[in-house]
Amino acid sequence: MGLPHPQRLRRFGARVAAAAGLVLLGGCSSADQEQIRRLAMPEEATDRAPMIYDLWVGGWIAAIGVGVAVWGLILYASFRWRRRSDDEVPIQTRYNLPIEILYTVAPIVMIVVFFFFTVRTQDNVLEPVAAQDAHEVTVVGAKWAWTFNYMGEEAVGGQTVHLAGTPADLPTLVLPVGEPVEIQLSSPDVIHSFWVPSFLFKLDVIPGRDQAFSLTPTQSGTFVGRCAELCGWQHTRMLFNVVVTDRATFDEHMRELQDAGQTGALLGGRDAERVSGINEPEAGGE
Ligand SMILES: [Cu+2]
Repeated sequence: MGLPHPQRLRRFGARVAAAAGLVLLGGCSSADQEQIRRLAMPEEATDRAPMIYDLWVGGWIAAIGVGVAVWGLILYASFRWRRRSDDEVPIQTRYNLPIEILYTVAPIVMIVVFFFFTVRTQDNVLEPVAAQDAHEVTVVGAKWAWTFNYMGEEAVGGQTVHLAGTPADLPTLVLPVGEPVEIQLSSPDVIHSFWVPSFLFKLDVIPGRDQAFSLTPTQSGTFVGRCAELCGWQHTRMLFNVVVTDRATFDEHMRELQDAGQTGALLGGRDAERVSGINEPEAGGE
């Protein structure tokens, strides 16, 4: 009778927490579980992505190590010197040189380690491939769409062909699987950012500055791409798709672009300031 026993309350709490955990995990789709297993990273689709994934996992391990040490010290201090019935205040320590040195040096060591691995990974990820061995694609990010220029493609007799998207008609970047490609980034207006989540990589597209990176797609399939830099009012519509496919399909796509008369490189902002589907003249009214 009377109030519930604290032990019974605790047991009840533990059961509620376990049940809630089961319900939460049970509600996860297999895609969610895959993401949890991969620490929120998408599946890797290029030869460079595993390097970034390893850095990510290493960062988590280091962070968990530091977290466990800090939580351990907090818990130890909380229990070891918790308030006792005698109400005596424990010894107060100030200006303890070894401790001061420890908490100055420890964070510096952590930052140096993070910095070392970050720079090493970045250098490996941005390692260029020899130009003659790679397909060359110049990607133009302009308000508010992407243009893909395939520079001097073999399949169309060394001609350059292009595909320009609009916000209403998302462009698709087609790449052959297993073949290196160099992607050059260019912008005629503001800063955008070329981001394909499955490449675990993004790079800013800066007007007047040559930025490039190389990679070899290792997975066939369709991947989403986005602009990852808040570039203006239609930023959210700067989407594109990446299709990684076999060489024959890629060559076929090059010929289709050529047949459609989309030859030469389009490096300007063709649709700058104009947004498909918004404030456009009615169809046929032009
Ligand atoms: Cu943008």
